[in-house]
Amino acid sequence: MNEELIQQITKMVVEKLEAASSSQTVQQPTNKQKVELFSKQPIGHVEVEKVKSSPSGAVTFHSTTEELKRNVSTVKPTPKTAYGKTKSKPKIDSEEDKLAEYRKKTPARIGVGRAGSRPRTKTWLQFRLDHAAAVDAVYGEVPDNLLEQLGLFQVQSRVADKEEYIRRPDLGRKLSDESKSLIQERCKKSPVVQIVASNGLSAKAIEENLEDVYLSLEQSLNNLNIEMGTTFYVDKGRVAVMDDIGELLQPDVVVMLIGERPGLVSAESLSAYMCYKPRHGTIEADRMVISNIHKGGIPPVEAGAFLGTIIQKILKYEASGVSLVQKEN
Ligand code: B12
Repeated sequence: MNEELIQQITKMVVEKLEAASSSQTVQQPTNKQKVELFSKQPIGHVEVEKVKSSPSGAVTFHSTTEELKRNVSTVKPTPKTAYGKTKSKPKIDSEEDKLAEYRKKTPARIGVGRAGSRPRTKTWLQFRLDHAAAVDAVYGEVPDNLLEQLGLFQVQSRVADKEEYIRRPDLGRKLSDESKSLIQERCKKSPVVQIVASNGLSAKAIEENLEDVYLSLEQSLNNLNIEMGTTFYVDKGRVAVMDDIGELLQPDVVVMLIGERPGLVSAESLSAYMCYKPRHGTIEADRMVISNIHKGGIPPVEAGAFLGTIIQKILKYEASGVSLVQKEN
């Protein structure tokens, strides 16, 4: 995305969030200003289908296109139970409305219909495609030119390859010795905020979202006068590698932009994990996360700006995660 545009959007979001927090005692966005965590539209390949009653009285689903091909007006079976008894007619209209409502609320594969006892071909192929995208996201690589473009240098966790990364999460939580030296050599010590990126479980998430999230977060921190350290990239890292980084650089806050485990709805979703003074022995409850950052979830540019305001809050309360919630209350 155009850098100037990112700056403008970030500025607008930060101003909006600041205006909201200055009119409140607690620095939290109001419901109105809160970033929408759920898309109002169905995400992915959800197809709205017509509902009609089956001869057994059970509800079955057919696609609108298929419906046109059938001469439904001549076939009007009396709804029956599984034992053949006549059943009262289900309220089709309200069932249909309800199903349409449910579909709008979730990208999950609900009401996708069936062909006999099996999934329909289209549903099955879509599933195979989404599954393949998930596998590709885990095993894929982040393009080197993206890191160069953002001026990020690269370090490694203690993991040797992707197979080991999957089997040994503990090794992904530690930096290799060479990486530790490189970080010490190249990074600013004791910054207020240390940003780190990692492919984690989805290289695609980094490829699709890192640039927008990072540039807008950088802009947001600048607007809030919060100092940033030297951002770098950890290949095959896990969230808790931030503890090693915290020990080495002693930042106040670490923000880790990392690829999420891909699901069958999105394979390119990014998370931002944050922690106040992460060090060896930090407990999971002191970390926090903004997940679901991608074009069908929280838009990356908005997420970057939003993260800036959360970091501001972490610094104000000198706490993150459950400790932050406790201090705020
Ligand atoms: C896998 C997973 C888990 C696993 C993590 C096990 C593991 N070692 O990997 C388990 C089942 C333990 C888990 C537990 C929880 N999870 Co969880 N989890 C996920 C999932 C599906 C993928 C996370 C991922 O890919 N991380 C990236 C990889 C590279 O990280 P990692 O280093 O391998 O693993 C670390 C993170 O996964 C992290 N983590 C996992 N969940 C959570 C939740 C929070 C709040 C935090 C701070 C950290 C965290 O803990 C792992 C160990 O350090 C996400 C969904 C998503 N779309 O992201 C939900 C998700 C992150 N989890 C969520 C929640 C709510 C929780 C729990 C609070 C549930 C509960 N009530 O107990 C706990 C908290 C655990 C914690 N660490 O504090 C929510 C967070 C919502 C939010 N925005 O705050 C998500 C987004 C699911 C959702 N849509 O609701 N989780």
